[in-house]
Amino acid sequence: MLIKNANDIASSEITPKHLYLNRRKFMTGMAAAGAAIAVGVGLHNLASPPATVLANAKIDGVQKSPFSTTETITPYKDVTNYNNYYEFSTDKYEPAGLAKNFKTRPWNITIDGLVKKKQVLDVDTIIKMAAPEERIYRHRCVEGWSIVVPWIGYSLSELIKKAEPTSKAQFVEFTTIEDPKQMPGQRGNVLEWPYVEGLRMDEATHPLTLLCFGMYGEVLPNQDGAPLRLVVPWKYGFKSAKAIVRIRFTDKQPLNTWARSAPGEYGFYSNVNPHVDHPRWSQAKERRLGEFLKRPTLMFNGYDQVASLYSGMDLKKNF
Ligand SMILES: Nc1nc2c(c(=O)[nH]1)N[C@H]1C(S)=C(S)[C@@H](COP(=O)(O)O)O[C@H]1N2
Ligand SMILES: [Mo]
Repeated sequence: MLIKNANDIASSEITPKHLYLNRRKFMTGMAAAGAAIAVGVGLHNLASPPATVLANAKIDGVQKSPFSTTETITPYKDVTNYNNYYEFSTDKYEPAGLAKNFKTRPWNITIDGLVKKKQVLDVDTIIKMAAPEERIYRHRCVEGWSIVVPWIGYSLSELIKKAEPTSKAQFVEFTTIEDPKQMPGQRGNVLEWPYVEGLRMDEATHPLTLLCFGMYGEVLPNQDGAPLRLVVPWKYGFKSAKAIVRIRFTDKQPLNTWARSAPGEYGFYSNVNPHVDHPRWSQAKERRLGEFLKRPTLMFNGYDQVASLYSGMDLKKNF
């Protein structure tokens, strides 16, 4: 496969169809506007924003982050065409196409459980709550492949502060959307739906834990978890839930979907750990997408600053 660096790809190459559709919409709008003027109708409705948000919309005012790795960024084409997203398909190449028309607006997120004020927030309200940062993180899938992605978002701790969890809250549970009409994978039962994930409170409030709504300078593509996902870089990829609709604070450890479906293979913690193998394969090495030779996997995926969260814990038992 001949892949260029994402920065070298002209936007016309990434999204010719979007641009084309945009231009068409614009021209239809112009014609309609002309007609509206002719009959004396106001332009107000014609200028209302589209119901869907295009993946290639730029995100402005993004700050760089000291948490970013300087490793080579994985090409955009790979990160948007090789996905784990079981709500759409168990095939890694299919989500890109199947998620194309997935509706990410309007989108509400319920914040409830052990919080001072339960509330339902519009995703755009959440997106605007804190300054967006670009975080170039390594991402290691439990299946042995890895990527380096310039995500855009802010620390989940910012949202948690505003949600005001009570002193009883010890875990956060994330529930993702259930909509089998839009998500063909949910019409089958490869997993129990909706997809649920969870973090311990200190993991959720760790500054590395990212509430993510963009990547590569743009709005998150649907297949990568639009409109809102989690990115927890020291854990296996499945902890980073996509398309979140509910954030619940609880005093009990949530039963995450993968641990529920195969408790002997996937645990709650799922920290990247080259010394604890998956029962069916080694976790000592990984293949970076686009590379030929495998590279060694690092403890906590190289994010040593989280080690103190697990001091005194047996990570072979708490896998
Ligand atoms: N809702 C939901 N979130 C999900 C998944 C999924 O199937 N459904 N797959 C997980 C897994 S296994 C991985 S490796 C990452 C993949 O994210 P990416 O496609 O953006 O690389 O998403 C995670 N989040
Ligand atoms: Mo994964």
